[in-house]
Amino acid sequence: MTYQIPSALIEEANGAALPAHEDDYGALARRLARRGIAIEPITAAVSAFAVAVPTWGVGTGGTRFARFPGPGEPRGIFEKLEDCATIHRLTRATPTCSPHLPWDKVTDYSELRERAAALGIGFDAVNSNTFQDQSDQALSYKFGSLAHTDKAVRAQAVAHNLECIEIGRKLGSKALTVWIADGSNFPGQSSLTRAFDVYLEAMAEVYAGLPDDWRVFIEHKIHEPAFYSTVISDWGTSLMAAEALGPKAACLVDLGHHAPNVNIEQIVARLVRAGRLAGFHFNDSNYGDDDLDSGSADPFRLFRVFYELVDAAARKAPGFDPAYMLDQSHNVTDPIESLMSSASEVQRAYAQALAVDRAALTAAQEANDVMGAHQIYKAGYLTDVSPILAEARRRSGGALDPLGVYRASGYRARKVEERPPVAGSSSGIV
Ligand code: RM4
Ligand code: MN
Ligand code: MN
Repeated sequence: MTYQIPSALIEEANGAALPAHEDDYGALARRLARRGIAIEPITAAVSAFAVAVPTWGVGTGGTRFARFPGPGEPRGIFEKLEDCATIHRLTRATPTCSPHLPWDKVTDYSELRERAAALGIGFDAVNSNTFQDQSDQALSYKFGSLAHTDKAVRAQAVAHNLECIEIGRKLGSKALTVWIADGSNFPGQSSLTRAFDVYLEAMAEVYAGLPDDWRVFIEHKIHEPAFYSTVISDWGTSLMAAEALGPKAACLVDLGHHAPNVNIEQIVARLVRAGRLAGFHFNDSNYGDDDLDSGSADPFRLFRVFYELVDAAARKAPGFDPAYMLDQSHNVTDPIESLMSSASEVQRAYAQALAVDRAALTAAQEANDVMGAHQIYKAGYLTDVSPILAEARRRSGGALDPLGVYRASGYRARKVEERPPVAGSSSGIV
């Protein structure tokens, strides 16, 4: 049996921290009440909020220059699941993981599903990978996959996506996320029109393979690894593709995949309006697809996105059912610490958005009270909702202070003993 953080350790730490926590929670409740906002519905909503952990995120990531492996890294999907379970055990915010194939391929998927269930983890959207070549692969993706000029390469990429659906079915997943690296590096290198046409043709075959209760998430990205054009470059292209494919297709927003300074929350509002918001890959960025920890660089942006989500849910926007996933690369931190903190930052943005007085905001907007509206909106962001997050965790058996308990447990040191490095093991993205 491998090491898991004992419940007793969580309970003991919670016990010691409880008096101060109750004091803080009570003070916040009174403070919110003065603004006409009840704390309990926010705490209940945060408790019910979940975000999936990317299986590739529990390994140390890297840049195109280097990867510096961390100690005690998971050496395969079974160990990745253990780390995902640890994150959920302490935060109670991450009951599912989002697998990446073929990285997480195994021979027996019922064993994988059972092992995950025993650890209290389920499977969210399955991610396909046609942006790398695998050793057993017949044709190369160097010049593209689903949008390759050669039909045989496109067929190979379609077959991989169909296999991902099959594997996802065995794991209990209900969605396939497709991000393609296809694009071009030189003006004139490829036909901007034909590339999109053949992509749609290939994706129609993937779409035809979706079970009735499945969805396909189309993930756009403006650049990288292609640096002149990407085939699925932005939300407009993504929406065109989703509408061409059918009702089971929707648009996934990765927060790092936009042009600099783009108003992401407005994209979210538009996709909600179109009934095509698939969900999110949360992360943060300063420059591009930096894959930094959620809420670490621009927590206000995360709040702004969540305000649109809270608004859409309150309006009961038709077809609004986004999937929430983290998608980050942890190059210089312990990935478990980063993922715990990111799950909490996403919940923070949600709680802050819930702390906006929507009725007052609408009234100020309608009256063109510019500064009034801005202050009402900003008041949500400026609320320190930490006690709500802690209380939501405590009520579901998690830790008031996940990072503190994680560090005190010595989990990583135990994993260093249990997981001696194996040659050729690779986790994360270089
Ligand atoms: C891409 C994109 C995808 C992720 C890969 C690893 O930039 O964000 O979602 O699967 O990276
Ligand atoms: Mn992504
Ligand atoms: Mn990305």
